[in-house]
Amino acid sequence: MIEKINKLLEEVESFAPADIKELESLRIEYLSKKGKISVLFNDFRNVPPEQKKEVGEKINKLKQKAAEKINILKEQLSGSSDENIDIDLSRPGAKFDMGSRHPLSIIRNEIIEIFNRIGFIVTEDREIEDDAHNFGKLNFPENHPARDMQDTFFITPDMNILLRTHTSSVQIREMEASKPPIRSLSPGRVYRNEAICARAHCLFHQVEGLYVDTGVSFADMKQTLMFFAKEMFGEKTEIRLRPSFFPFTEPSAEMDVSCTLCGCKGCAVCKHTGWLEIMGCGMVDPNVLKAVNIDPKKYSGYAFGMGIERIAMLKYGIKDLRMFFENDVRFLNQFAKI
Ligand code: 2U9
Repeated sequence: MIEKINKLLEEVESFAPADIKELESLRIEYLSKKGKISVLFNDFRNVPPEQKKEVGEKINKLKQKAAEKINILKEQLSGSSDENIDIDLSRPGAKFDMGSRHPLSIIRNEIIEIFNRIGFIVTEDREIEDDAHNFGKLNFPENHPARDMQDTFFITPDMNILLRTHTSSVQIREMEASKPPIRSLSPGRVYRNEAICARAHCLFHQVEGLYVDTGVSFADMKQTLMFFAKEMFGEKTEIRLRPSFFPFTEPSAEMDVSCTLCGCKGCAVCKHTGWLEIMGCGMVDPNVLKAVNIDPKKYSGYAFGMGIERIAMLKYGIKDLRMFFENDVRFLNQFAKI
């Protein structure tokens, strides 16, 4: 893979098109959806986990190099010589409307960046799933209420194909495809058949994390999540874990952070408790490891999951979940970098 990337890098560096038409052919050959570089991203899935970081960085650099080279050549070949044009160099430039990142993208990127720093690598996969990957292998009993019509959008009448209700399905696929150690982070859209209101939506976004290796303990999880909370909400943030239940983790917990608004004194946002619930977590249930052929006697793991909307609402003081999906520019412009 590395050799392939280096070879493509050499090819990119030796681009010497005679005209714009030839340059456009090069762009399509290397950077279009089915281009040589894009295809590398497909192959990336087969790279062993320990090489993923290095290979991922190299592919991104290659893509950036190719785009830069093409832009430079485009400027050179467009032949616009402004030698004879009368330009008023003192004239102020036209205002350039940069637009803004969606708040959910800002928060998602921030979460990814924090976990990247401690070795978690982003894994993404399909939104249309089968029952086995969304429920079965995650230790949901056959008659679990989350499989019901009220919660899940089923696609086929036999209820086998559905819109994923969480991104844990991505982690199941990751564990099926590679061997421990696994440190994966899965951001993505999930769907639940809920009535839309200020606090719930049929579509929302999650980030789930999974760490599987020999000797992974609950204490490892606690330390990692404390690191995350402090990076995300500030150095003074404290965490607490309360026992909970999820089919896929045992033991399970819900994690609260000290209220960032009132510093634990009690306010309307934390409902006068001083704490804000931000995620669920726990040790991966041995049945889940067995379902993906990982020996639970040899390996253990922890997992966690959070709603990106919830984190964004807490960080920005947004009170209505529907704001995220309306794309009202008066809302979105507030997140523009001036
Ligand atoms: C595998 C095994 C276990 C991920 C986890 C939670 C707890 C959790 C919710 C937070 C708010 C979903 O968006 S939400 O409604 N998630 O509480 N998620 S543990 O556990 C996994 C993941 C993958 C293979």
